Amino acid sequence: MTIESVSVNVTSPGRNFVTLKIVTTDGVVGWGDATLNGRELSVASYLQDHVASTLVGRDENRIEDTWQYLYRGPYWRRGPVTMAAIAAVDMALWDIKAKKAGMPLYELLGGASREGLRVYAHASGTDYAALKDAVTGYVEQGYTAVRVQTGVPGLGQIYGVSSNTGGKYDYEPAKRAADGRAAIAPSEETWDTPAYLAHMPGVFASLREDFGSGLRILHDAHHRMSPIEAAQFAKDVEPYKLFWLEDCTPVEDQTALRLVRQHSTTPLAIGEVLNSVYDYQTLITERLIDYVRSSVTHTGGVTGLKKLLDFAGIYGIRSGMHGPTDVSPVGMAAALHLGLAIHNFGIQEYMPHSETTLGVFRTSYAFDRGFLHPGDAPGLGVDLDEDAASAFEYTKAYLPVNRLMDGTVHDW
Ligand code: EZ4
Ligand code: CO
Repeated sequence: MTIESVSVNVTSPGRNFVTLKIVTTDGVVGWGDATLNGRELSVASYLQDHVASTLVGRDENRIEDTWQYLYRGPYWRRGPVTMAAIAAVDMALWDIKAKKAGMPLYELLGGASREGLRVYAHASGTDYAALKDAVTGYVEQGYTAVRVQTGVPGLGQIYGVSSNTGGKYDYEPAKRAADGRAAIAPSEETWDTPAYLAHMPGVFASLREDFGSGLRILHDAHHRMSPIEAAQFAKDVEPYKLFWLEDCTPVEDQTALRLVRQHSTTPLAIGEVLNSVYDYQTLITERLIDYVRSSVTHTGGVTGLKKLLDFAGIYGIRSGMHGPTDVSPVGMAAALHLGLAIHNFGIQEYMPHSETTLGVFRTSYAFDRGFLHPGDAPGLGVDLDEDAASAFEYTKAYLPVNRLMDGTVHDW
């Protein structure tokens, strides 16, 4: 059998998603996630205009060969757009292979290495009372790990902090216009690292007082610190035993983490914006990180991320796959199958999709008391309802831009 058709679906059930559909000559359908938050149409075009026709007539069983064909073939390689496009093709081909085998994908990847995947939730609040409420809510649902983000006195809205205090963390990071229509440009936020450095250790101290030592506490610094600031921060928060500190410095500067490592034992996670094993070469071989944050969707699919995680495993580094709502349910399912199968699984990020999104993507993964399982449906276990999807037109949305108090554009 061969690949008969390849098409790209762009839909916006609450937020934008790009999904690849591959159909074989014997009628098997495979789905792949190609969503790149805020830059969605570039990946849709890469797939539709440059990749789709080259796949028709190919043997759908040759997953590694197709991966190499798309990675090496076009000469231009790596980068988020290319690697998200390759990921979508790769996921769809694995979905097809597993459906044909009549097995959930994790069985083809070696079978389950654990009963379920420990996940962490996103808790946030503009002040400590709101943050505590949010964490309490997750603990009551059985979560054993929570990422905490909070407002900083003197600063306004901060990316990653929900403004509906005490409520569920359910923001759409890439913002549409206030009336729900297409945005024209990103919103802008203000940042001040000294204020953050002064405030955060006390937040972790309060969390430990209120929730004890058992709760796994994670924090995302979103690339905002310089190397020496990150070293100070990681050292200051050491007593609170974070599960990890994420993206403490701008991620493309791999050797920045040497300085952080020299000064603290706070575990480090990095890489949601990285897309290939080569982006991690120094980070892994010098053991500068503890967790790999890459998602299946942005790292060349199951094939691409498995190469990276196998390499990381040799150095005792574990997975911490990116799982925000801008990874579609298809991408989330791929992460769960891979995470269940590999030995060096660490933890899985889990931001549940909205009801609107789940009305379009039918999933078979299940959450139970702090753990996720991909389910046992053949393939990835997710279907896109194309009729339902067609009701939600693409709506341009942007991630925000960050500036320092004096107006300088800053990392975020
Ligand atoms: O900012 O996925 O750890 N998770 C994160 C996410 C990212 C968004 C960007 O599209 O940092 O919320
Ligand atoms: Co992050």
